[in-house]
Amino acid sequence: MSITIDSYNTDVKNTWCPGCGNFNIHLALKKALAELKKDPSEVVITFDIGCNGNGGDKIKAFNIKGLHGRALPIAIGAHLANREMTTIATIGDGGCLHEGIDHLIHGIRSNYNITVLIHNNQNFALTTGQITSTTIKGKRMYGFPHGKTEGDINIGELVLSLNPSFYARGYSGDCIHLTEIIKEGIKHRGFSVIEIIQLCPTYNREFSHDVASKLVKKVDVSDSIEKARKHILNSKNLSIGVLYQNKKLTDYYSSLKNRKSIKTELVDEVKRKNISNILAKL
Ligand SMILES: Cc1ncc(C[n+]2csc(CCOP(=O)(O)OP(=O)(O)O)c2C)c(N)n1
Ligand SMILES: [Mg+2]
Repeated sequence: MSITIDSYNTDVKNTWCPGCGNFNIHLALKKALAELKKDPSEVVITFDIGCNGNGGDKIKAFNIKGLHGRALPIAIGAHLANREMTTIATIGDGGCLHEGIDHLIHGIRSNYNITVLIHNNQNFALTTGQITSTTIKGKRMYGFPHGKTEGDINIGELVLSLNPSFYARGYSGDCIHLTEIIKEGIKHRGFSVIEIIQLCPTYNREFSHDVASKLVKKVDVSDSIEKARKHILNSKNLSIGVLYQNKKLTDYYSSLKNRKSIKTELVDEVKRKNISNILAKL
């Protein structure tokens, strides 16, 4: 049977707000996997908490849901256990840059061969729109009626400062372009960070599709960090595309000398043990 977007559909109804960027992000992910001819049985997707995290039962694959900010370590563990699976972590800007920021930093440094989709809707949406580090300074949000006082974290700047192997940015309002970026991220051998500028019509109404579509500008893939940084810091546009790719970096597992001559995956080496004697004593 041929693999199509339908192969990834489940019967679970979406509960996202009308116009939420998650609809297109899920569609782009399903389309990317189908176009790469990946069977759902070959794919692990990890989720955590939040509106994006509620997508875990809406796409058919081996999905694992974890605590807030922990989609990355779960994906890394799954990948190291069995590298034959295509492993994708999906996470919100809140989970990724607050609760789980350590995992992003060390994931980039270690260069595990997984793909990370950061759903950047510029707020903690599921808990009704509190500020995150990507909320624009001065913006009034729940709990901050006088506006956000701190500066922002620019995801691209942070990622590029860590010698990454892949950083791309997509826009939830351009599903076809986002699909192509996700495909490139999955094909890339290494830690592929894909930041998705995500519309949130409930808690970030000012940033509408009309506003965003005038700002986004497609750029070509680059192997120059300086060029990528220039795109990121350009205040007139929101550059989207594969902004930086370094194919020369070795991924984490491939750099392990003690695993070089071993043909099995770690999951093949797990030995079954009969523990009925221990259980009988409990
Ligand atoms: C450790 C922890 N801290 C806080 C929460 C409360 N919480 C649940 S959902 C959520 C918002 C999630 O925001 P984000 O990760 O950006 O995802 P979004 O809802 O915006 O898609 C928060 C703060 C939690 N569940 N666990
Ligand atoms: Mg968010």
